[in-house]
Amino acid sequence: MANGSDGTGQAGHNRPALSFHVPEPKFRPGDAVDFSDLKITQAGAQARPDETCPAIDTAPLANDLIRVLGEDNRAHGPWDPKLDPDTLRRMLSVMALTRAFDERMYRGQRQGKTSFYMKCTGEEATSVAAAMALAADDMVFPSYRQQGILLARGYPLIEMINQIYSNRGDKLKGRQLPIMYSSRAHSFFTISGNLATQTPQAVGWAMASAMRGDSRIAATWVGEGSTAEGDFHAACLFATVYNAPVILNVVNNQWAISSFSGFAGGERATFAARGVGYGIASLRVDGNDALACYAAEQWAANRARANAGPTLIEHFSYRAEGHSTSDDPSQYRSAQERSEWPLGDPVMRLKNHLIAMGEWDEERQEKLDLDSAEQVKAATKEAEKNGILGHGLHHPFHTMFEDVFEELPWHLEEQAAQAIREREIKWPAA
Ligand SMILES: Cc1ncc(C[n+]2csc(CCOP(=O)(O)OP(=O)(O)O)c2C)c(N)n1
Repeated sequence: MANGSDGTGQAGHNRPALSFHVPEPKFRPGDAVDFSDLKITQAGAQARPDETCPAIDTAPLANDLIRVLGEDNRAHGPWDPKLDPDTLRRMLSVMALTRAFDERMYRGQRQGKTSFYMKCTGEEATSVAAAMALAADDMVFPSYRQQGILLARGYPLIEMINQIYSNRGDKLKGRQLPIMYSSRAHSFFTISGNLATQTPQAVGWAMASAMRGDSRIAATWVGEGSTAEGDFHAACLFATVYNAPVILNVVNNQWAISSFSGFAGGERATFAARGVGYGIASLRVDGNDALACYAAEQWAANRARANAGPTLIEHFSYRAEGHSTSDDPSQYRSAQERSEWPLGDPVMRLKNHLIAMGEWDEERQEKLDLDSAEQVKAATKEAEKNGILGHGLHHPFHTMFEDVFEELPWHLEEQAAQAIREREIKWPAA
C-alpha cells in the first residue's frame, strides 16, 4: 500500500504534517482584554424544564447560560426564584460577610498570623446562594473555595479562624492545611487538598442516603480545572448509573492557578456539556447572578428529592483574585481581565437588585459592609487569644499521634517517643 498504512511504507511522504495543539490563553500580562466573543445571553430568555424531565431535555441549557438578573437589575423569566426581600437581604449579608472575612484573613496571612489563605472574591454567589437553596442538613462536599457555605449555615467565625491559625482552639488540632474546615454538625464534609476526591465521596454518600431510604441529598463543588481528574469522571458515572440524589457543582472561574480553563477541555465544550454525555441533567448558569445560582441549585435539589436523578451545574464565573496567598496572577494573566469581566460582581448585582426593588439603599449597604468587617474583627480578636502562627499556642505536638488508632502501633510509639525526646515535650498526665 502506497500510504504506508500497512506498516511497510515510509510514513508521511505525501500527507500533510500533523500539528500538535497546546492551549494558550487569549490574554497574557499587559494584553488588552476583549471578552466580546463570550456569548452572554439575555436574562430571562432560557426555558425552565420540569425538574423531573429526561436528562437529555436539559442539553440546550448545558450550552446556554441561565441568567435571571438583567441589565436593569430586575429579575426576569422562568428561572426567577421569586425570593422575598428578607431572604434576598440575608443572601446579600452572607455574601458581604464572606467578602469581609476573606479581606481580613488575607491581611492576617500577610501579617504572618497564618501560613496560607484562599479567597473566593467574585465567586460568593456560587456557594452562598447555592447553599441557601439546600436544606441545612443536606450533606455538602466542598472544595477549598466555598467558605460561603459555612457562613450561610451559621458556622461560628471564631471556629474558622482558630482553624486558619492552627491554634489551641482549632478543633482539627492543626492537622489540616489552613482553610480546610470540617464540621459534622453543619453537614460539611472535611475539605481535602487532593483535588476532586470530594466528588466520588459526594456521589457515594448520596447513594448510601438513597439505599437507607433517607431524605437528605448531597452536593459537591469542584473547580473546572479539577474536572480533568479521573475522580470527577468516576463520580459522574456512578451518579448516572445509580441515579444518585446528588448535585455536582462545577465552579468555572476560568483559571486553575496559572492554567486557564482550556487545559481542562474548556476550548472544546462547556463544562456543563460533559454531564450530557453521561446522561446527567446539566445546567450552565451565570455564576455571578445570585438568583440564577439559587434557582439552578433549587431545581437540582427538587430533581434529586423527586428521585429523578443527579444534576451537573456549571457556574460560569471569574476568579477575581490570586489562586491563594502563595500566588501572583500578574505573572500569567492580564490585570484587565477582572475589570473587563462581562458578568460583573455578584455582590454588587444583588445589592443593585434589592435597590431596584425598593428594598435596600446605599446607606444600608455601607452599614452592612461596616458591620460585617466589625463582626470579623471581633471574632479575629477572640481567636487570637488562642494563638496565631509561630506563637507556640498550638496543640501539643504529641497529639499528632492520637485519635487515629485505638492502640498505637509499635512504630508510631517509637516515633512518638522520639518526638517527645527531641521536642522535650511532655505527655499529658495519664
Ligand atoms: C490531585 C491534585 N493535583 C494538583 C493539586 C495542586 N493544585 C491545588 S489547587 C489547583 C488548581 C485547581 O483549579 P480549579 O479546580 O479550577 O479550582 P480553583 O482553584 O480555580 O477554584 C492545583 C493544580 C492538588 N492539590 N491535588
